[in-house]
Amino acid sequence: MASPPPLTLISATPSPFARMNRIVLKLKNIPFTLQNEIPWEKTTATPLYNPLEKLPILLFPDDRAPVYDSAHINEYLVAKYADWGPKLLTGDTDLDLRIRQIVVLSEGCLDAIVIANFECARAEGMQSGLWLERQNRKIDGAMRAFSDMVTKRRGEGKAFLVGEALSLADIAVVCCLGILEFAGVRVGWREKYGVLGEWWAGLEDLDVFRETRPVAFALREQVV
Ligand SMILES: N[C@@H](CCC(=O)N[C@@H](CS)C(=O)NCC(=O)O)C(=O)O
Repeated sequence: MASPPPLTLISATPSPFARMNRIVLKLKNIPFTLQNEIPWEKTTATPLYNPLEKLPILLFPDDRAPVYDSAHINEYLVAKYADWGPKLLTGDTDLDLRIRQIVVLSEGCLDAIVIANFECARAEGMQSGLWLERQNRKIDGAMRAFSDMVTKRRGEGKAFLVGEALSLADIAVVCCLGILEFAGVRVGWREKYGVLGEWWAGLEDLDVFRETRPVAFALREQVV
């Protein structure tokens, strides 16, 4: 494929969702421009492209409609640029089902992290302990599941979660744990889940992960 005009990714500097897309774009060496936004602020461009007002959003250099949702964007990139760089899916239907399941789990964990974060941002007396507990159960459940799967794979001598190469599953789990670490959501998790912590640190140290690590932004508007 001849080098096409660059795509645009609407992203936020700390966003673990957008980070998953940035990693795929970089691994596959797909030309793209990064447009950083703060999706929680009134001036953000996200509602122009996504009625759900969320990023990441992929914009095309022509009149094709914007594509949103990190997993949906990655599915497109992996299929469209299948011969560019690493495959990131195996091509085996059952293994790929497993990869996509791990992506779904990571995204669910990320959603719970976002919800819990904003619940904690409510004024005292306005917070729901029950709601927060529910979100925390999801985060802790996902972390236990990540830990179990990595421990099993490491026990089998495998470096990656599914198959023999880095896949969308590894990228999703590394980004999910990366934001936990960055935001200090579960201080001490790397000691508590030693095998998971070591596996994460090994991947997080690779260039493409290092270059896309979360960076804080200053949110000036009230969200909840
Ligand atoms: N399921 C979506 C979640 C994306 C998401 O929650 N993005 C956050 C930023 S990290 C956002 O834009 N939130 C703004 C809002 O919910 O209004 C995906 O995977 O792309």
